[in-house]
Amino acid sequence: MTTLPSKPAPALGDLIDLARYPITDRTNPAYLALVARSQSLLGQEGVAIFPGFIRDESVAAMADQTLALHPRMFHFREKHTVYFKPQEEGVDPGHPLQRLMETEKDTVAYADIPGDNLIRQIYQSDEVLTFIRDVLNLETLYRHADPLAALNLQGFTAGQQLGWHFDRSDFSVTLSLQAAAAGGDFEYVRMLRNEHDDCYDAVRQFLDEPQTQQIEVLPQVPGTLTLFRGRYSLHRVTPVQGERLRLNAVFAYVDQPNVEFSAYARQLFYGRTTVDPLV
Ligand SMILES: O=C(O)CCC(=O)C(=O)O
Ligand SMILES: [Fe+2]
Repeated sequence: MTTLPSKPAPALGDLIDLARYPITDRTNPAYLALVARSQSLLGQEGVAIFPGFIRDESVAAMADQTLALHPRMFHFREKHTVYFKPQEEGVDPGHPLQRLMETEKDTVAYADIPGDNLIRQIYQSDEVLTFIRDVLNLETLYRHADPLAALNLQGFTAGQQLGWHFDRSDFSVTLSLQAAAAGGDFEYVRMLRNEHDDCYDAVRQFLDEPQTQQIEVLPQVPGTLTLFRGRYSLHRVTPVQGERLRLNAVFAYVDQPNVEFSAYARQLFYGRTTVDPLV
């Protein structure tokens, strides 16, 4: 048997537009200005986006690699309240703790992403990790240690969506790989609740009459990296329309080392509790 020489991994500069995002040189004034601008956007708007972070040719290759995994993706479907808290008895049907949102998407767990997939190189890059830490203005930031949850690829087929929700984490990091023909937009309403108050009346009012609030829309543009603070800003992904899948990657970071998912969370999100592949 002959062994084919494996293709060397591309340099970071072949994947990331380092001229626009000089993340390999943290003393570069352009880097410092980028971080300062992004920190203030994240503070004011709750979101910082980096269009063209990944070069076009690389993002097309990442989308192809993700599509190739689609037949093996875990089909996730759940009905949930916007808070991800269980439905509460004894409150009227219009209460946000009674109303169920629908989420349906297809997911690839980290352990199932082949070693040569380019997306791994982005997630495993210390420069990318440090850049995100700088924008979040944190002392420490770690990749998630869970072998399933650390890095996920997501596919949304026609009709699939993420229902309105508040995140359970302070921030999320996503990379758009492919946009749907229509739908699949990221929509959010800023600060609809806060640290001290779940703001049931305001959330109820919004769910009854969404047009009464300002909904911000982020259309999905492949190659865009997005940092979003979703704990207090209600958000969703609108239902995808058409045959082309909405594809993205979700990078999980935490402020503690060695964080893993519970068996319950693994079963819910990946349909299994161990890294052994689904049969
Ligand atoms: O897929 C996206 O763009 C957003 C994902 C999101 O809101 C979440 O995973 O909580
Ligand atoms: Fe979210």
